[in-house]
Amino acid sequence: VTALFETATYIWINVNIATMDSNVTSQGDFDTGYGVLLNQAVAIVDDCICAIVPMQQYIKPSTDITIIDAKGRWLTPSFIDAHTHLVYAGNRADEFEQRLQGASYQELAKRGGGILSTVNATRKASLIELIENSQPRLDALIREGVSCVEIKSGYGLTIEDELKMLRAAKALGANNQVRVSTTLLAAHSIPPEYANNPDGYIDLICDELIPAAVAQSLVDAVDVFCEQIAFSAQQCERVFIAAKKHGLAVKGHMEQLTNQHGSQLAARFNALSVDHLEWLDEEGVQAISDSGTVATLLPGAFYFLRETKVPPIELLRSYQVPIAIATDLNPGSSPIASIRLVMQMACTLFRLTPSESLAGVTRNGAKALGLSESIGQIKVGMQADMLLWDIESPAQLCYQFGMNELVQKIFAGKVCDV
Ligand code: DI6
Ligand code: FE
Repeated sequence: VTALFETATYIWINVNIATMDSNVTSQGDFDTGYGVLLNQAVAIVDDCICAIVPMQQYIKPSTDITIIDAKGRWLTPSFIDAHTHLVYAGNRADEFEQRLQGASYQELAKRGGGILSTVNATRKASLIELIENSQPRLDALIREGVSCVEIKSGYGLTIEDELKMLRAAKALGANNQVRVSTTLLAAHSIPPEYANNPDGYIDLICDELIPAAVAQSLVDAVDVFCEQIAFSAQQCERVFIAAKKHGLAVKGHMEQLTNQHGSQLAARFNALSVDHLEWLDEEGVQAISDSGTVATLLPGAFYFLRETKVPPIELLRSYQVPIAIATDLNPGSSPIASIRLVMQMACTLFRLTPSESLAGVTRNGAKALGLSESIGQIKVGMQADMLLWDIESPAQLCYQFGMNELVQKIFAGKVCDV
């Protein structure tokens, strides 16, 4: 261990850690879900965490290494936002006003507003405009400590416009200190050109769009919106078959507004995650538990659409389904560029504990993206993506909102003060 400290690139001393490692039992009086280690020394070498030891065992290295005295501050894994639609053009403030006069989200969608109004704006935007429009939303997430974000297409709905969205997402990843995971959500809404032929649009997705996205290395996973106002379970199944044929992972917007049994379908395809889940029933919970699929909860959309049916939290707990939390950042149902706000909402609206909420944006967020081997926990061998906080306990991260307790960010082993 001493040798590991001798060859480190950075060392933190006198630091408390919410490891979010489920094999670590919390020290002190902290909820064991945090995997708390108190008064530690942490070393990283290049982009990797290489040693974690109690201060009593730490020996100051003889070599010239940057040692940061954390003075009892806290380290957590950096945040992972595993479900966003942050690439888009325009906004839907006008629809927000209409909803406040009584129109429902579903009614607006049926009138050709809703998702399709963002489709019009996104189709008109050039690649550069799309990147420029989306950058401030990504900035807001990064400022709060997000180091990995999933970004979906789904506002293009033609081959070129869907690929344009994915290119914008990739460019945002290349231009910023953030890992971007890209998801093809062409099956988000029926495009106007296919209003009378939705199955023809599914053909286009399966036969042309998925192969093109794979050929251009633009996509990590494929998503669908399984809902009365979008696609049937049967249509979603066709998309999943095509995705699997091309070696892509699948996930789905399931049971958000009604129960379409999309979760059972997704489980059959070993989906990475099923997302929303307000209407999920016990059979669905059983199915995703068996398939090891993550339940990604999106309290921002629940809040913004003023939904009243809460996802089945007790069932998810009793079947030990890993729960992720994400912003669902999008112009229609969750215009919320704050991971901290949704962490708090997961507790206030869904009654998750703060440790479950924090796990939702770290360890389980990573699992929802198929990245649990490398990010989401503070553990030897993992990527050095960490946040240093001026807080007294990790529960503060869910408890208060609007404060900026972040003092340092470590991204892939690079350290910057904030
Ligand atoms: N469910 C949602 O909440 C978002 N997409 C989806 O499938 C909403 C997207 C939008 O309204 O623009
Ligand atoms: Fe979504």
